[in-house]
Amino acid sequence: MTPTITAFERSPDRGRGLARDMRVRWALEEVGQPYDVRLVAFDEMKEPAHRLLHPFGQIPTYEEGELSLFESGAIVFHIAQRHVGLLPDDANARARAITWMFAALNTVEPPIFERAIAMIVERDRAWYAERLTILEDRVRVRLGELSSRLGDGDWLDAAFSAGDLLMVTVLLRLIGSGMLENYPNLSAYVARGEARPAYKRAFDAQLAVFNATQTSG
Ligand SMILES: N[C@@H](CCC(=O)N[C@@H](CS)C(=O)NCC(=O)O)C(=O)O
Repeated sequence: MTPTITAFERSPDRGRGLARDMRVRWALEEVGQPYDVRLVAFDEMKEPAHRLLHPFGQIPTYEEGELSLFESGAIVFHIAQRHVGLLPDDANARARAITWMFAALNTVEPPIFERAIAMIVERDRAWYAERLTILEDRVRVRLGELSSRLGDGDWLDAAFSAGDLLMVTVLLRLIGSGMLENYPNLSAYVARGEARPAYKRAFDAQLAVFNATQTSG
């Protein structure tokens, strides 16, 4: 059965692949599972019909027959469990890969996302510069720790896994900030993720949605 995911009709990131449907698209591409996409407008996301799929009125969602899911991490985990390619067979290696999935979303993403939101909604506040310094320091702490652990490895735990997929999508938000670039091994790690054919297919698909909105007005 072909799953259907939801994505922004007009993504605020203008096709940079930062919206969280990107990680679901990438996971589906990695495992070779075709999928359909239903585009939703902002106001539609807050309507009861969409909230039946997503209680918080957000994207992405995932529908497959009777099953409907929300939360990008849970969706990627579901895809990784149902298909070969995103989680190792060895039980301990699998548990470590799942640990990295949680680390990406629970430990690394929060400070990065908080900085991104502050840059959008708090920019006009008198205390903005001071707060940004605090938020960026928190991000640097996590990047330093992650960089130390990654060392000169290609991936976080031997082979590429759903943990790397989520971690790369989280770090992508920092490209161009100067912070990621201070850690050459993390920059190379992100570039390694972006170079995967499945990533490129997913990126192109979400970019095509943005490009279509530019021609359709
Ligand atoms: N923790 C959720 C976060 C979902 C989320 O924040 N989605 C954003 C797009 S990346 C969204 O729908 N924003 C619009 C809104 O919250 O109104 C996940 O990982 O799926």
